[in-house]
Amino acid sequence: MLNIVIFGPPGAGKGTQSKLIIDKYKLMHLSTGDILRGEMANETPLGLEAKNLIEKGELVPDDIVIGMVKNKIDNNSDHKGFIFDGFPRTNDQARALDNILEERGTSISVMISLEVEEEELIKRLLKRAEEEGRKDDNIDVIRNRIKVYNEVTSSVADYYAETGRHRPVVGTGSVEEIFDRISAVIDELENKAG
Ligand code: B4P
Repeated sequence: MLNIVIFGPPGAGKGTQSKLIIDKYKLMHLSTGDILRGEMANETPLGLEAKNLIEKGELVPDDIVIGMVKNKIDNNSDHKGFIFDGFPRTNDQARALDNILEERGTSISVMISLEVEEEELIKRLLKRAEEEGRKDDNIDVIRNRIKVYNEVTSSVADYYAETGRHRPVVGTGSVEEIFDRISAVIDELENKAG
């Protein structure tokens, strides 16, 4: 199986690039942000709990997110592999993901980390606010999301680096240019695997 984590700060382009990756490499998309927004739209108990946190720019508790991911993996076990978008966001989530995959006889092949400066992140998310009206895309919440990323999430990259699975990619330029850089990483991996 080819299992990829796409990583980066809020607005780095994880969702944007994931769409292109799943089309080209026929992977299953697993975005915890999308699942949580689906729960919020359906006003489920989980969605209502998540809404309060997401609209403040805080993370949803690990046990909730890990449970969602486990379900999604088990309901799609016939796929060639997964692209994990926005997950893991804590070191506990990263360890849990390794355990879940190991129990199923597979593992994360690589973490692709999109590197984008803070000023550009804010510009993109404010533009998305105009286009899509997401409640967590206002300036105060964006600043908190970036703070949470710097304080909690960014160290997840070290977790993957320790096991030689971290690949940084420049996340600025056109969507196509960035996708070319990502494709080069994945193609190299597939060639090595033969
Ligand atoms: P996510 O849905 O993961 O949202 P994100 O980080 O804002 O988005 P992403 O990086 O995917 O940006 P995108 O491609 O859309 O999370 C939302 C919230 O859910 C979190 O804050 C948290 O509360 C909660 N959550 C999710 N997962 C969790 C977890 N594992 N644990 C706990 N809580 C969790 O790009 C952004 C914008 O930039 C778009 O408008 C796009 O068009 C634009 N863009 C993309 N590439 C561009 C480029 N090259 N140039 C210019 N603009 C570009």
